[in-house]
Amino acid sequence: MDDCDVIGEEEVKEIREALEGNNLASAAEKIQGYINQVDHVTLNIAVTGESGSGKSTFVNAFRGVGDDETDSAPTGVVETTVEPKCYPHPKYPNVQVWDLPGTGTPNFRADEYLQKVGFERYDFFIIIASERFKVSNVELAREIQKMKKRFYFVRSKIDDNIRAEKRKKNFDQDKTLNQIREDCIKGLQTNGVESPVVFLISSFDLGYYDFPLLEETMERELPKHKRNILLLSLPNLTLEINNKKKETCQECECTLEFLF
Ligand SMILES: Nc1nc2c(ncn2[C@@H]2O[C@H](COP(=O)(O)OP(=O)(O)OP(=O)(O)O)[C@@H](O)[C@H]2O)c(=O)[nH]1
Ligand SMILES: [Mg+2]
Repeated sequence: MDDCDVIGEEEVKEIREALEGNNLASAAEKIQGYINQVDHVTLNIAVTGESGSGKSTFVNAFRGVGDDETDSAPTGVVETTVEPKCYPHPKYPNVQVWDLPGTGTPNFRADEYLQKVGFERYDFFIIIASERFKVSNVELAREIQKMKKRFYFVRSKIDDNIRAEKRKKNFDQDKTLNQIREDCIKGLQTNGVESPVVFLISSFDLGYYDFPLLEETMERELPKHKRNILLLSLPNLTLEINNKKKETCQECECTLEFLF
């Protein structure tokens, strides 16, 4: 049981004491409380960024659904998302991915935008940018930091950039990726965003580029009770994530075995 951290050590101790003292009613109450707590943990992820940057496509890829399925977020070549909309994960409805309307309209104000989309509701933000550096992204990132929330900066549509650069004779994929990454980091830093980390992704193929690193970082930075639901909901892309999922399931089983 020592390595079993789905349920806190303190709670395990209380339940054990209640069982040892034959206080079954109290043990049952504590167990029920724990089950309710696990059932009610919800993780809200906000996907934001400029209009057309690929937010809705990312939401679908993250949930493992195609762009043209009935419960997928509508995507398109013209402005598509105008209200925040919640998309529960198909297998883990406690994980809710929110597709937010696009930023960067004329007279864009990050503080007003965040109020309008109800920023308190979200555990963290994923800011999606598909092009070279834009000021609205910096304003959004700074405002999210001011509101003491975390964000991950994603540069999307990397497949497009790679395809275009591949036409050159001296094409070097790593060099191109580094150039894009450095450009984003520099843009954020020179505009006052502290210690930015940028993830390069293609929503058309999450297995390539930095998506596995994004998964790992989100998981590492979440509080433990939220970390476990995130892990279960992630697309099955890397061996490492799959192994962690197995561990999480084993931890759950181990807790339940102990309790019943
Ligand atoms: N090549 C490529 N195209 C992408 C990618 N992500 C999105 N797109 C395309 O970019 C266009 C816009 O994508 P959406 O997901 O609708 O963008 P959005 O940010 O939700 O747009 P709004 O809701 O209008 O703000 C669509 O034609 C997508 O197919 C990607 O990773 N690679
Ligand atoms: Mg959209």
